Amino acid sequence: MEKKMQLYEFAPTRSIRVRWMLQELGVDFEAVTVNLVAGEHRHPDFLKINPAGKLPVLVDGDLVLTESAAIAIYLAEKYPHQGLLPADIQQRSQVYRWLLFTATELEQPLWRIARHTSLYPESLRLSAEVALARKDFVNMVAVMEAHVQDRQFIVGNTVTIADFVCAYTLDWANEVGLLDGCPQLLWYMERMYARPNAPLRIAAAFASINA
Ligand SMILES: N[C@@H](CCC(=O)N[C@@H](CS)C(=O)NCC(=O)O)C(=O)O
Repeated sequence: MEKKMQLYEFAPTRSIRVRWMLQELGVDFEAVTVNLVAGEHRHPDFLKINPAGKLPVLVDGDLVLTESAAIAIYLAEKYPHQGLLPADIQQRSQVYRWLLFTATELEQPLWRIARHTSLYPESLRLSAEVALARKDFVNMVAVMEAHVQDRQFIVGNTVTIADFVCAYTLDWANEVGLLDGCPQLLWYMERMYARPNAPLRIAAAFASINA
């Protein structure tokens, strides 16, 4: 019998993106919790799996894959019949565009905010950096707000991996009060998380680890 895939995850992190993919695809996987709060990601055993000490990691047989967007692409290609990555090259290129837009233009400012508000030692945090990152995010998310006007999904007429990666990132933005000026994206995100196989939202995932 083929070994189940393993997802190394911690509930309220970018591992949500991969869990969402696996749940939508109906893949039976083994969840391995790596407790970031307890510092388990810095344990030598975990560093052998991901030398960057970060989550998520997907293990599928011989393949050990990091980077949530790369894992999403891998899973969509492994299960092509589910149509999460369009067959048409132009449509597929639009999926790549929005994945990269999300990872670079949206996620990076959110990550800078997280680092300068809670992750860096207090003495290294810069409030000016937080203000700049918020501005950068607001400028770029306006592009996506205009894009989703009259659209159900980010690309084409069916759900793709861009939707799972974007919706999680928008939930993150919402957590830090950055989606208030984006009614279309708020509505889009609510619709995405109303899907039957959607994962926990970030706030609920935090609550689950503190329970
Ligand atoms: N670009 C990576 C980022 C991974 C990442 O930074 N994960 C965070 C959790 S959301 C983490 O493991 N942080 C631990 C650390 O930075 O020490 C991805 O998308 O997978």
